[in-house]
Amino acid sequence: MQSNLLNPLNGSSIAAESMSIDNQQNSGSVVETQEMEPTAKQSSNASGNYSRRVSNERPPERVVELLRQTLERHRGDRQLVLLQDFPDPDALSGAWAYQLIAKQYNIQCEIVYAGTLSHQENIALVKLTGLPARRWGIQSLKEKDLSVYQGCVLIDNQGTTCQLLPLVQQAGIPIRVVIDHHSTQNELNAEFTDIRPSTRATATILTQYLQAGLLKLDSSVSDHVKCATALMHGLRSDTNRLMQAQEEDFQAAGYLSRFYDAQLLNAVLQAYRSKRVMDVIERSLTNRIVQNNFSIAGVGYLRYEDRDAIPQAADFLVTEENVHTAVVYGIVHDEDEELEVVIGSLRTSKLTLDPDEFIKEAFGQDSQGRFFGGGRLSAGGFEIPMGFLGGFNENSEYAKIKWEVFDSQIKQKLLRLVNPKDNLLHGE
Ligand SMILES: [Mn+2]
Repeated sequence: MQSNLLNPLNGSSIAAESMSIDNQQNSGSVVETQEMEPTAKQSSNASGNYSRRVSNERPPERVVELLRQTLERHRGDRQLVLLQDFPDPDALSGAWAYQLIAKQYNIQCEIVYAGTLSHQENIALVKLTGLPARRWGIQSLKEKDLSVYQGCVLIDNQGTTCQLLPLVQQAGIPIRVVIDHHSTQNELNAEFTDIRPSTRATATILTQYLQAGLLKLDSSVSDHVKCATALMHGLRSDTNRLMQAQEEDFQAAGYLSRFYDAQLLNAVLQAYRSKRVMDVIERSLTNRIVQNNFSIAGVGYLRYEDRDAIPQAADFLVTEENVHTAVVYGIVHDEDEELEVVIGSLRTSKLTLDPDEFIKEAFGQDSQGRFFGGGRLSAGGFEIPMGFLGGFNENSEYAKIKWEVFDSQIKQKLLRLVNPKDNLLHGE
């Protein structure tokens, strides 16, 4: 039943639930995020998969050894590294580090994503570092010969935000490796799994592999310097510029500081916002409603390439005094594919609010039992297909009505959690 899933506004039931997880070996130290990760229940299983849950601790040698063995078993293979459709710096840099590690084992990796690089910082990162990630549209994938790949790898995602995975699986390509820090999603049956929901950044996990010796970084190798710079950017951006970093992130950053190029990182960070992103932020400011320290804003229609304006607007709204959580959403339309989808982002500074639980509770599941979104510490996102109502329409009156329908429905679902007391009819 949903009701015992959570009360996202106080988190107490979450804490109570996770206390029963057999994971108290680290009870002497403060691992504050554990209580926010009720889904992190996996541990070793018979097939040798391994998921870690305890942060503030280097990966045990056993995990590194299991990854090393997995790579060794697939010497000479070609692998696809699948990123979420809209990869962020953490995903991009983590994938690059994996690619460089795998190269040691003569495994050739191609890093691919289905959507776009829409944040100016991501574009700058890829351009300035020469990061080897490529867009594979769904259409172009269908024309590709996938039989040349012996395996695929998921970095910073578990397939739920990756349109490529189902197609790659249909082609019979097995999942070799999953490395992620989001709450555990579906059972993926990968050969090697390292999912650490209480770790802030996938870049931190990959950096720990480097430190453990899976690849010896060398400052005279340009790709190593650039990858270290990308990892530094990845872990900074997933820890809110280190403000939410834990000891392990600082240790990873400390290690990377020996190799990274500070000037290059500065250049990446100086990317400017486009005018259209500024316009979306402006709309979010105008449209926001603030209730119970939540700021909620619908921004109407926006183009597919500007999708990343939504999380940026949420990043901005959460900085308002007396606001701890911001949710921004809009209808994103892709003119090429005649596609429309509601996309939303959540940002929170409230430690007891778990974005993953909040989004799942707010929007529930589709008819296939799939949630519309999820999250990690302090951030989350959702995508709601518009089904029969989807498809761009030139008639502005019609478009306006359609937006209002979705806008009110989303607000209603969010406000049900924001103001639980106003909802006595459905309360328990
Ligand atoms: Mn991440």
